[in-house]
Amino acid sequence: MTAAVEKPRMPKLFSLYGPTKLALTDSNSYITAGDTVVDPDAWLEQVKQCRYLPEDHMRILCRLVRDRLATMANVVSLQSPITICGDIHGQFFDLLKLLEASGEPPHVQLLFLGDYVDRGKFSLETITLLFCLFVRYPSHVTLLRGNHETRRVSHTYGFYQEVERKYGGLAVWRDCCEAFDLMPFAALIDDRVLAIHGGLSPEVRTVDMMHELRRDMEVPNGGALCDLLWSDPDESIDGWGLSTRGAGFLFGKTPVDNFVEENSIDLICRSHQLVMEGFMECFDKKLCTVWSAPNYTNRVENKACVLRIDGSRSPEPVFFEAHPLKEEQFGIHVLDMLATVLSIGEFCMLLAATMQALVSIVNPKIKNTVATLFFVLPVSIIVPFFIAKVHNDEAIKREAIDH
Ligand SMILES: [Mn+2]
Repeated sequence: MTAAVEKPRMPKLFSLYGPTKLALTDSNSYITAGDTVVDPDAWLEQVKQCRYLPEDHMRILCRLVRDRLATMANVVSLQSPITICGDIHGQFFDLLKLLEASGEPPHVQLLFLGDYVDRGKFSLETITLLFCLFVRYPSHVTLLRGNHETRRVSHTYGFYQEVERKYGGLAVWRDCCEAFDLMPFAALIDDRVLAIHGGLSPEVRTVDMMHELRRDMEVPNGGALCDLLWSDPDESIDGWGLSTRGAGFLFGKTPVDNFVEENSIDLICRSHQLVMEGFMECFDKKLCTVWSAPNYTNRVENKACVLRIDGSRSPEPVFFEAHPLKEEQFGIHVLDMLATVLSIGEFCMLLAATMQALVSIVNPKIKNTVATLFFVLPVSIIVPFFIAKVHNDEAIKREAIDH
């Protein structure tokens, strides 16, 4: 490893957000942003109850996050002990369980590998909590970029719509995306463990080359930055293969062996792929996948973990359960469906009664036949339509899981 890698470098081009003059230390509880004095501890208290911040405060938080991200190198140099966390995907209550399992800053140091938003119901609350921790405990929280921390992907998989619904506008989504643009994409722990969201790129042989990349942009559809966030390991191939994701590559044993050897590291730790056991090692333990979204999208009954790295000890996965609130949410889902079916029935009964009354004026003999017709016909059309729609939604969700 060259000396240049050990010394974090400043990113090349951040014209909009220069290094902040705000003093951010772990002992700071108040931060002055322009004329406003904000209190990250008060934010944390609110956000931990799954309540997002008022828009003006959220925008200040995004600004603080951006200011700090802009000072960080592409590959952040970190020291153990540290706990690595994988995909979270808007599963806010499971993030609370994760923090229970890992311990919270400033008592522990946490490194998140990206994919904070999309899929889950609480992307906004999730990213707000992580941003608050990042601002409040700067030397104990590092946030890397995942492939969902982009405009293109977060527009398609839920975060965009969620922000629009909760704030009635898109300013916060735009602010978050500008923060995403500045996120570092990798971390090097004790110079021995490379942590990254997706995996390797055929264009990047060394950590040094990662430092040379330009990162302050929307992730392109191809090229090194895209590959690092999108690629997956595949033990069934030796070299490089095409990915069905439509971005990034599949990489086999040789690229992993070469990268590990050339950069004198022991392990590549990544997330990005659902693994049912929550943790998976491959390529002679030179690469591992850490997955931190238990019971993913509320239907895959998978396990989840975080990975504890402590000096020369072998990495230790710490498993944790999904938040029990999931079951209650499922209950709400069933009630929602029941309410919809009942209201369809109610509507049809009302329609039938109206028609019965009208027909009885003209011809009382056929009033019951007409009433039955006007109840049975709409029910037989609307209910199957509704069931088909629910079915279709499920299929879309299942497809999303494969993405
Ligand atoms: Mn991903």
